[in-house]
Parts: sequence; C-alpha cells; structure tokens
Amino acid sequence: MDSILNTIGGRQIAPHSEKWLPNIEPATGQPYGKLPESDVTDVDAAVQAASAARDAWAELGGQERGAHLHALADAVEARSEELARLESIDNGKPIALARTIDIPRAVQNLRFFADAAHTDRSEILRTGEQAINTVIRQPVGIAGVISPWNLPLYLLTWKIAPALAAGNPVVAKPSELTPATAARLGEISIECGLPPGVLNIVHGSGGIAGEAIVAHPDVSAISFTGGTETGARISATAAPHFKKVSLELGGKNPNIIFDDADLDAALAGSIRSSFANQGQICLCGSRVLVHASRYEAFVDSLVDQASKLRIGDPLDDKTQQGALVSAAHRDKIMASVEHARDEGGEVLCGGGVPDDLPDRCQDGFYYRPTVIAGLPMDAATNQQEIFGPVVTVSMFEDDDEVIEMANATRYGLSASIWTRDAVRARRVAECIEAGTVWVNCWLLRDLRVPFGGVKHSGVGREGGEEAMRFFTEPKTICEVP
Ligand code: TXE
Repeated sequence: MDSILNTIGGRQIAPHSEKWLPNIEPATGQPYGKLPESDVTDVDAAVQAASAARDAWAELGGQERGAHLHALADAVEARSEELARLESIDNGKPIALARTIDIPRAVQNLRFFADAAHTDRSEILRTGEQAINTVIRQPVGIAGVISPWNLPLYLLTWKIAPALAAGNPVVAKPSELTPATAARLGEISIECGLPPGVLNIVHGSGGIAGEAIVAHPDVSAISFTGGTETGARISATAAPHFKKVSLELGGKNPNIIFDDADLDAALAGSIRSSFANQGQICLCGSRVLVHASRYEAFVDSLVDQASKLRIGDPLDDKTQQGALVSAAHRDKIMASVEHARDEGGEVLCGGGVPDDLPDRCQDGFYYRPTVIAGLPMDAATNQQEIFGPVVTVSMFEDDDEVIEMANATRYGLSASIWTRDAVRARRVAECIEAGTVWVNCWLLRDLRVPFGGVKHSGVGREGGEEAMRFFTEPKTICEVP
C-alpha cells in the first residue's frame, strides 16, 4: 500500500500519532493506500514551519516568488501524465478529463499567479497640497487553505498560487478523499527548491486537521472551497479570531434554454454542464429550464444523449463517466433520486447503478446520468445540491417567469443562458442572482475575472486581482511633506 506523507518545513513526514486513514479507489471500491490522520500537533508543526519561513518569503519580492512559482509550474507540467493518472485513480474521474482539464489548469493557475506576483499594487493618493497617502499591500500572514475532492489539484493550486505569489506561507489541507496529487505536489515543491516552510501540506480529516487550521491563532486567512454547511462552520470558528475568510460553496445552478437558442450548441453545452466530472462540479447546471415551445424536443435529445454517455473504468481513455468519489456520496445521490421519486418526479433516464461495468469496477461507486422531470421549483430536488450526475428539467413560458425560477433557491453561484438575442441575454443575466452568468457557453474561464457566489454559495471572490487582494492587507502611509 502506498503511504502519503505530510509536507512540513520542506520535509516529508508521517503524522506524529502514527494514525492513518485509508485511501480508497472509487473505481474499484478498494483501499489502495493510506494517508496521515493528522491532528492539532501536526497542524501546529506546519504553522511553526510557516512562521519560520514567513519573513524571508515576504522579503524575497514578487519577481523571485514568481520565479519559484514558474519553476513549480514547469515541474508539474513535466509530470502531467503521472499526475493525471493519480487524479483519475484517486477521484474516479475519467483520465481524459484529468489530462485535458485538471492538470493543465493546475499548471495555468501556478503560471498565472507567478506572473501576477510581479505587479506592484501600491497606490498614491494626494490630499491636496497637505499630504501624500501611499497605500501599500502587504502579505496577510499565514494562509490556511482547505480544498475539496472534486477538482483536487486544480482547486488546491487555485488557492495556494495567489497566496504564495502575494508573499504568504501556506498551510494547506486537501480533501481526505483525494490526497494523492496534493501529496505529489508537496514532493515536487521540495524537488524544485521552494524554500522550506513556504508550502506545508497536512493531510487528514476536516473535523480534526481542517478545524485545527481554522482555529489556529497564527493563521490569518482561510480560503475554503467545499459544502455550504462546512462553510458555515468554518465561518463560525474563524469569526472570534477576526480572520479573513473566503468561502466558495455549493450551487444549484440554472441552465436556461430559450426558444431562440442554437439548440445543438445548447444541447452539447447542457450535456457537459449536467454531467462533466459526474456532475461533481460546483458550477454544473443542475436545473435545466427549457422554454415551453422547445421543451419536448430538447428534453428528448438530452435524455437520449445522457443515456449514451459511456460509463466505465476511469483509466480507460474512452470513458466519459467515471466513478463518484465515495460510497457515502454515491449513497447520498441514490437517496436524493429516491426522494425525487417520492416527491412525484418522473425519472426519464438513469436513476440507478449501471449493470455493465468492467470486472475491475464491479464494487466501484457508479451512478447513471439521470434526468428528472415534473417537479416544482420548491421541491427539495430543485432546492438541495445533489452534486452528482442528476439534473431536473422544467418548463417556462416567458423571461420573467424563468428569472423567478432561476432565483428561487438559496444558492447563487452561476447560471448559463442559451439564446441568440443579445439584448435578452444581457437583461436576464443582470437579473439572475449569481456570481457568474455564461451566455451561450459553460465553464469558459478567464483567470482574471472574479469568481465566487452570492447568497449561500459563498463569501468573497477568487481569481485575478480579487485573489491578490484577499491574500494581502492594505496599509495607508499618510505623509505630510
Ligand atoms: O465537503 P466538505 P463534503 C458540496 C456537495 C457535497 C457536500 C459535502 O454538495 O455533497 O458539499 O461534501 C474539509 N473544518 N461540495 O462533505 O466537508 C474537508 O476535509 C475545516 C461542494 O466532501 O465541505 C475537505 O478538505 N475543514 C464543493 C473540505 O473541507 C473541514 C466541493 C471540503 O469538504 C471541516 C465539495 C471543518 N469542520 C463538496 N469539515 C464545491 N463548492 O465545489 C470538512 N472540512
């Protein structure tokens, strides 16, 4: 069995308690390794290593920090195939997806913020003849990073890259369900000469190691992506310490197909936004809202294409739908679909476990792409994040009705609109309560734009300058000449 180790102070080390958690391969349901079950003592060691590295890393300057991040990006890119395979085994995602999305995006994250490190963000504001205010931005301090399992290396680097670029040492805890690529990143960071203590990666459960990071008095900022309930708990723990907190949480995103949409493009986009990564992306469009005049034809095609998605071994190049991340998550999805049936929903396709899996995958955590019709917007199925390959379809008559339907959940992360009418697209986009609205596309990302959600989808924004602002504190120096 492969053992994963913590990266603390530039060394690979076992948890002080010698306690371990099993690492399960979702495709087979079998344990294939173990990871540290770190606790408050391991987290404290990581925070001490970060404290020791803090001043030197801040004083190094943006150019040098950028050079370190570029070196890390190059080293990750050179190991792309190895990392894609690790990600696919650890998470259950199709290797084709890990090769084309997860690992390339991790490299891009590191490169983007390597370049962002060079910019001087100071501002000068003159108070007439009386004074000169210089606003400088200084590193926030030790950054606590807590990342989820759905896009493991992609989301971990999305957080650690700006934190490091802005001059902060990091203590990161990847999801205990998918620790492999983060552990490899820790090793790579040592191999490519990142100063010891600058990037510390502590593995373990959220309730123990994660809580210890959030509660540690020397950690100044917490950047978290994960479930809304966990986000609420993190907020409550961090608040008495007055930490900066950035939370990227769940979604129940509408995917709106207007009568004037390019239906082929909308269908292809909807298949991706419904089922990419087995629907385990916070940005997935889990409520498909279709204009009444197109409803029947569109839903028929959606069901047809969803049923044809190739489910199989994630390590097979041709697989389009891999395994769900864990047995518990698969069971939660199953229960959600059963609840949808109880609520009166009609399961148009999927709604169960595939029966034609390869031998190796018989005990894996699979679920068929599922489309459910006939539920009102206030049904639990349309309100709760399922986070799996399950979408509902609903009909609307006009723009005002669909805006109301789109906004009728506690979430507000993203939306997609498919229409040829640019004026309508802009009006509807402005009325939708969400951090991002895509028009005639989905998951088209520019790393410079703010990224995050409103309502219960989160607090704060990541990406570009927003991330650099989050990981720095402004200081005003007011000088009278
Ligand atoms: O996420 P958690 P879970 C949603 C999705 C999913 C639900 C639960 O709906 O079904 O959340 O998933 C760490 N203090 N998303 O339970 O618990 C944990 O170890 C500090 C949406 O897997 O939020 C992991 O590293 N940390 C989503 C990270 O938080 C804690 C991605 C995320 O796990 C902690 C994943 C605590 N008390 C799930 N408890 C998205 N927004 O993309 C847990 N953690």
